[in-house]
Amino acid sequence: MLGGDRTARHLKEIDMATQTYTVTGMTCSHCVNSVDSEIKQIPGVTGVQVDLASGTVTVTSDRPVEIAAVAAAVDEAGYELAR
Ligand SMILES: [Cu+2]
Repeated sequence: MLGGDRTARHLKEIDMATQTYTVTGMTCSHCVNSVDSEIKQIPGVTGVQVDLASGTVTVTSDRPVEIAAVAAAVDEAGYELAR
């Protein structure tokens, strides 16, 4: 355990952020793909997971992402970010 603790201190801290949003208007996998590809274009975004049934979009990024950027991306795809 002591060795592991020492190793952890030497690791560069990675600032990963995960945010969950709700998108309205998605009805099929095509919608999911549109939202997915638009959000992936936001700088810093490393992963997007869209759950069609609940309209939940989980965005993983290597830095904090502005909600305005996500809203713009969702709008670009043709859907709306629920607030
Ligand atoms: Cu669709």
